[in-house]
Amino acid sequence: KKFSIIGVPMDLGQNRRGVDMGPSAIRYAGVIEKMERLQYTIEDLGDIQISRPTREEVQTRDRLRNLKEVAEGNEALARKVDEIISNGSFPLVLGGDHSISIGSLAGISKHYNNLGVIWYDAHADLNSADTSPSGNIHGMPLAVSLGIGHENLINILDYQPKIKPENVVIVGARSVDDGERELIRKTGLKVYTMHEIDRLGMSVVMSEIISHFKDRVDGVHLSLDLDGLDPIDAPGVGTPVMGGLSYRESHLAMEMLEESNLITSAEFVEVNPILDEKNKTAAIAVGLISSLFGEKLK
Ligand code: DIR
Ligand code: MN
Ligand code: MN
Ligand code: MN
Repeated sequence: KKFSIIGVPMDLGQNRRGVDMGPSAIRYAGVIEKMERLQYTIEDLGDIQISRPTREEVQTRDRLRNLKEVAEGNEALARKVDEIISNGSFPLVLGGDHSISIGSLAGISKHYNNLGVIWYDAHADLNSADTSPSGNIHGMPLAVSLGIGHENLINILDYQPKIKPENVVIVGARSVDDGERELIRKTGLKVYTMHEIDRLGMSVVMSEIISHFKDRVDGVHLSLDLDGLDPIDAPGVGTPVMGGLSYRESHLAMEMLEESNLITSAEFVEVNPILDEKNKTAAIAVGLISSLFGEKLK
C-alpha cells in the first residue's frame, strides 16, 4: 500500500500561535523514516498553502474566527485528499489545528457511502457559532462534518453532510460544552468519555468500537487530536486537559486498530512545537503512527 503525507500548517482555527509548525515538527521527529522502516511506499506531498488574514481582517472576537482563510485552506486540503484517494493511496494528514478535519473529511467521504470516524480527543468538537464559547473553528469540525455550521464550511466540495452520526465514535472526551452535550443527546452520538474508558479499560472500548464498525461501514477515518492524551505525555498542545489517555492506552488503541484492518485514512492534529518539551509531542505522534501501521511495541 502506498501512503501520501500531506501537511496542513493551519493555526487559524484557534488562538495559540505555533500549531502551524506541527507538520514540520512531526516530519522532524522522523515520520517518513519510520514508515519506510515498516516497508511502506511513502510520498511526502508537502504542505497545503494557508493564506493569512491581513491585520485589518483579524477580528479576535469574531464568532467564527478567520472563517474565510479556514474555509479556503480546507477547500484546498479537500481537493488534495480527494486526489490522493483517487490515486489509490492512503492519505495521512498532519496538522495543524483540528479545523483541518473539515477538509480531510470532505475529501475522504466522497469516496465512501458509509464512512466511520473515530474522534480521539479531549473535546467533542461539536460546536457551531451559536454554541461556541471561543469562536474557534477547531472546536467545530465534527459538527461541520455532520452538516451543522456555517454554509461556507459545510458545503466544501458541494455535498453535505459528510458523515452520519451513527458512524461516529468519540474517544477520550473530558471537556464538553453545554451545546455539544445537547447535540450528543439529540443525535445519539457514541461517546466514550474518560469515565467509561476508566471503567471498561481501553481494550474493551476498542473492541466495542471495532465490532460496532465491522460490517457497517466501508472505511474508517481516524482523527487523532494529541490533546486526547494526557498533557503529562503530550504537553505540546494548545488546549491541554488533565486526566487524559495515557501513552500506553493510546498505543494499545492504535495496535488494535491496526489488527482490525479497518482504518482507511488518518490525521494527527494539534501538535504545537512552541508549547512542547523538546518535540516530545511530535515524537509521540510518530510513535502512534508507527503503531497504527504495524509496529508492535516490544
Ligand atoms: C472548546 C475547546 N470546546 C471550544 N475545543 C477544543 O473552543 O469550542 N477542541 N480545544 O480541540
Ligand atoms: Mn479536537
Ligand atoms: Mn460519503
Ligand atoms: Mn481537543
